[in-house]
Amino acid sequence: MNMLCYQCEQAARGTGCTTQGVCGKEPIISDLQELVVHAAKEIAQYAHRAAQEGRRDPQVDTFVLEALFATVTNVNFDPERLRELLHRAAEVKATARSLSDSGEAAPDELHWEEASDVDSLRSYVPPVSLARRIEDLGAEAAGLGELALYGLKGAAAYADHARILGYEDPELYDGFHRLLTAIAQGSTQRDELLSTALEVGELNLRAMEILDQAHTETYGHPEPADVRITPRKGKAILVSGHDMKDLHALLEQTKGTGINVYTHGEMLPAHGYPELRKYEHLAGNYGGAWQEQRREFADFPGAILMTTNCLQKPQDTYKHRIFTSGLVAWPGVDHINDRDFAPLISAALEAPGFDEDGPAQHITVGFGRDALHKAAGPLLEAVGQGKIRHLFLIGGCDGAKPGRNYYTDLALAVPEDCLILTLACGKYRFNKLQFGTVARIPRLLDVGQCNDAYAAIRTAMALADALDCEVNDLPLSLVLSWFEQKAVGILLTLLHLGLRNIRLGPSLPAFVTPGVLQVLQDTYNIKPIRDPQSDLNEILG
Ligand code: SF4
Ligand code: SF3
Repeated sequence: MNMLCYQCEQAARGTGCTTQGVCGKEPIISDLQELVVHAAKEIAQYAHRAAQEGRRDPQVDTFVLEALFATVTNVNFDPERLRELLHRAAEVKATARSLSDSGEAAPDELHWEEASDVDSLRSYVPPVSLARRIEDLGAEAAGLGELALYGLKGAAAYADHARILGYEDPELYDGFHRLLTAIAQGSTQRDELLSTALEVGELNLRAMEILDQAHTETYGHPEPADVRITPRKGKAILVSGHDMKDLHALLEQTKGTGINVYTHGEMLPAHGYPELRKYEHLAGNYGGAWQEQRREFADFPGAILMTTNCLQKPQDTYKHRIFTSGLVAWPGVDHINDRDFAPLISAALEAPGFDEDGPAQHITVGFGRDALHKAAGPLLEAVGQGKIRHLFLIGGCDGAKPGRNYYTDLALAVPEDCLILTLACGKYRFNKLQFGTVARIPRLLDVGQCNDAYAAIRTAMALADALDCEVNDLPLSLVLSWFEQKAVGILLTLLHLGLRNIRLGPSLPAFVTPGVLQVLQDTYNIKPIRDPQSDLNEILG
C-alpha cells in the first residue's frame, strides 16, 4: 500500500485509494497532506490552550483554515506548494506555542519542522497516517474521527472565503481549534465522537452564515437572473470554483479589454449578485460541473482560472492557458498571486476566442436567501390551497462515478405540482432542462453554491415557523449527493439541526462503518438512495 485516503466519494473500490488517488493525488501528495493536517492539529492544540487564556493570533487562525482547505479533494496537487505550507506551519507552530504561559509541548508532538526536504518530511508521516489511526483506534472510531475532520475541512473552506472578504469571527476560530484538539485526542468512544461530529455541524452552520453575510453585504442579495449558457463572439476567460472575490477582481481588470468572462461549475451563482452581474462582460456560463472539465476546457478557446476545487489533471492541450489562484495548485500550472490577473488576461488575448455567437439560450439562477424569503408568502399560500404538494431539495456535489443519473431521473420524475430547490454543482445534472412553473413560481429554484445550503436551511426554518411546525414536519424532502468534504460539513449541519429522513447518494462514505450507519439510521433515519421511482413513491406516498 503506497498511501491510504478515503475522504471522498471517489475512493477506489468504495474503500480507499491505496496506490494512487482516483483524483490524481500521488502518494507524495497524500503524505504531505497527512502532515499538513497533523501540523494543523498540533497548532490547533496550542491555539486552543492560548484561547482559554484569552490569547490569540490571527496568523494562527488563518493558517489552520488554509491548512485544512488545502487538503480538501481536488485543491492542491503540488508537492512544492505543500512543502511551503509545512515550512510556514513550523513558524506558526512556534507562534501558537508561545501564546500560552505554559511552555509544555502538545502530546505526541512530532518535530517534522526539522526536516529540510520533501523526502525527510515524508519520513514523519507513518505515525500520523490514516492507516495508523485505523490500526490504533479501530475502523469505527477512526472513521468517526475522520467524519468530524472532513466536516471541519469543509467548514474551513467556507470560513476562509469569508475571511478573504474581511468577515471573521474569533469564536468560530476558537471552535476550529477546540474541535481539532478533540479530534487529535483520538477518542474511541462512539458517543463522544458522534457528539464532536455534530459540533462540527454546528460550527459549519456558523461558517456558512458568515460567508452568506460576506457575499450578500459585498455583492448584494442574489436576485433571480437569466444567464446565457451559449458563447458570445470574442476573446474569453472561464472562471471556475467558489471564490467571488477573484471573479470580482478579474471583472475589474478585464473591463474595456473586449474579453468576455464566463462562469463554470460552482461559479454559476455569481450571476445572481447585483454587484457582479452589473459587469456587461460577465457574459454567461460555459459548460457544466467539474468532472466535465477535461473535455470542456480543451474545447474552450480562451484562458481558464481555477479559484478552488475541483481541479482535475490538466490536459497538455490547455495546460498553458489554465491558471490557479488561492490554495489551488497543480505542478507546472501558472499560479496567480495577489489577484494580479495580467498573465491570465494575456493568455486570453493570445487564444483565438469564440468566432461567432452561439444561439441564445438561458437558464435562471439567483434564488438566494432574500429571493426565497420574498417567495415564501406566495409559496405558503399555494401549499395551503393544495396547488403545491411537496418541495424537494435535490442538491449537492456532482461527480464522475456512474449512478448519478439518479438525480436527473428523480428531478424529471418529480410531479408537476411539486417544486425543486437545488444548489451546488450537482444541479448541472438537470439545470438546463425545462421545468416550467407551478402557481406562478418556477418549479426549479437554483439557490446557489454548496455554501448557500445556509439559505435553504433558513428558508426551511422560516416556512416551519410560519406553519408553526418543525422542519421535519414540512412537506419537504432532502435528496443529497455528496462528493467531497464540504458536503460532509453540510450533512453534519443538517444532522446537528435534527433533520431526519435525508436521502444520501450516490454511495455511502467509506469512513462510515456499518455500526455507525446503523446509529445514523436509527437516530436520523438517513437512507441511501435507491431507484428514483421507489424513492418518489415513498416520499409522496
Ligand atoms: Fe481517493 Fe478521494 Fe482521497 Fe483522491 S481525495 S485519494 S480520490 S479518496
Ligand atoms: Fe462541486 Fe467540487 Fe462539491 Fe461546492 S465543485 S460542490 S464537488
